[in-house]
Amino acid sequence: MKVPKSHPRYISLKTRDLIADGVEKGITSIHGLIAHGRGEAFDYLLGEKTTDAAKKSIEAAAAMLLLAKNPVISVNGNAAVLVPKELVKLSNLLNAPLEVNIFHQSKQREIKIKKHLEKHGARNVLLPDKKYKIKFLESNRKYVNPHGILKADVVFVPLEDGDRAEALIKNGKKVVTIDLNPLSRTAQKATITIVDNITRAMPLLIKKIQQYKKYDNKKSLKQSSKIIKSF
Ligand code: PTJ
Repeated sequence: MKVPKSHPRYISLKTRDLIADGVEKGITSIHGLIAHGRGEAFDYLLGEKTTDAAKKSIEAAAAMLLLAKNPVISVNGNAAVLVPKELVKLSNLLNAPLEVNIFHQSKQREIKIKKHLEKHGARNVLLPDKKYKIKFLESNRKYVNPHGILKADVVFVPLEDGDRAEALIKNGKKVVTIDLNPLSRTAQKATITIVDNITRAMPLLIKKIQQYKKYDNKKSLKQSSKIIKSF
């Protein structure tokens, strides 16, 4: 759809296009449209801005993901089309695999999501393996990859549906999520919840991780010594 940049709802309309296009390409589930509408409603109420509370959660999430031994980034059909470049960038920065994990079961869609991420530069995209599952979960999302979610200590699960966050926690993992609905089951159960639009939060999370990665203890010590020596 051709939307003039001057349109007051330009960003929102372009984002809708991404989701609609994702459905047409068979990457996003048709139910993803409903999930997106739900997100939009909360975003509207939040003022379509990253709040101070979300900024604090982004800082905590960046630290938790950087300190993780085996972080994994779980990707569904909505996240894949909304922020593919950012997911790949996060994966590279953390040296963490991307793992396709979808609620609405479809082998074909799993492969399409993997290919879509690879088209955006991903080198390590895992698919679920029916031989491995996490406990306390009945849905399709119980199937995991032994090199990814199964052995992960921290799982990043943006834009998630209900019960998996809880199950991951019960399986001894820490969960970081992005969810516009602070009342959702995922938001309530996750270890760290970033209540923001995934399209705004991902670039900020990446920036924060890059900033933390630059921290140099020697440099900090030198700066402190310099102050002491100046007396
Ligand atoms: O690809 P699949 O089969 O795994 O399906 C993915 C969806 C998202 C369709 C599935 O997980 C689902 O139905 O999710 P829910 O239960 O609708 O929950 C999605 C949550 O994400 C809701 O709490 C929404 O408010 C929130 N949400 C939607 N869009 C965004 C969002 N949060 C952040 N950024 C968004 N753009």
